[in-house]
Amino acid sequence: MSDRIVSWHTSPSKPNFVPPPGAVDAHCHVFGPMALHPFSAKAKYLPEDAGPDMLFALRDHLGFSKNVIVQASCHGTDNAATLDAIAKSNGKARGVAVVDPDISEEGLADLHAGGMRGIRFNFLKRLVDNAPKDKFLEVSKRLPKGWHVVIYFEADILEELRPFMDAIPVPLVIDHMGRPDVTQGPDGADMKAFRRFLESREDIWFKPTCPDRLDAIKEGGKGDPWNAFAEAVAPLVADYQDRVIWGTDWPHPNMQDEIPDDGHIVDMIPRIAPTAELQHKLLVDNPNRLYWAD
Ligand code: 0GY
Repeated sequence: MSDRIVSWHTSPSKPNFVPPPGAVDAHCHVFGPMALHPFSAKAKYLPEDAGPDMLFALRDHLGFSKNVIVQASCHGTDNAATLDAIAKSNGKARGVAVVDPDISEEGLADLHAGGMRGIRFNFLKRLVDNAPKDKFLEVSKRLPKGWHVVIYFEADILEELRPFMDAIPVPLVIDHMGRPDVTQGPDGADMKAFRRFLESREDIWFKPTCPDRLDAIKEGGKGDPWNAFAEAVAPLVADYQDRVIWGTDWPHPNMQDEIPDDGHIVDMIPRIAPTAELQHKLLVDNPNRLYWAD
């Protein structure tokens, strides 16, 4: 494994956009600290430490109130780092776990007590070796009450995943809209396919997130200020405004070439959700319904 990666901006700007009171950064991660929470032997990247203190300082700097911490692939199925961060948040964080599908009922109950409200299935081959659909489906049928499944995939396997996703009996939350090619525009083939999927069930939520990944120069985009992303994504947010949640994606796993400024990431919010009403749904109402319903 190569040297440890710093994938985040070390002095992000203060955004111009001021999030509404109670705003939730509903997609972020913690890395380590490694001395306390070693990375998985199967990790595909080895990051520098980006622990809870750093996450909470960023939350305050950007003007957010709460976090949903998604277990990152570099920690495998050992959720200790994410649980530790939730425990240190004074009730201001909840989480999404990654589990061994054979996890016991007690194991799931412990995760619930630790603040987890969902599990994540990651289908990105560059991040995980194995994504067993049959086992994922089995565990999705015995989740604690009120939980959901977060799914991370790329647009080219959306159709292939449909039978699997259609069979999951709890709400679905799709990371980064299933990574459409935003340079195709709001009516491009990827956006159309994603819209068809959203129309298939009313309990599919999604994150209109990661302009830095989806509109990156190396992905064929133009980079910050991510105009193609704003143009492609704003109509989707308007049309599905009760099913969207938003997050920074800090500490931006793997983003080494075009490390995003988190202040600029936050300034994308009014470009995809231009009214105060939309912003309140995206940042306050919707994430609270999913993560703080109890
Ligand atoms: C993201 C995206 C990525 C990484 C992970 O768990 C992870 O390592 O999710 C990625 O590399 O695209 O949402 O954090």
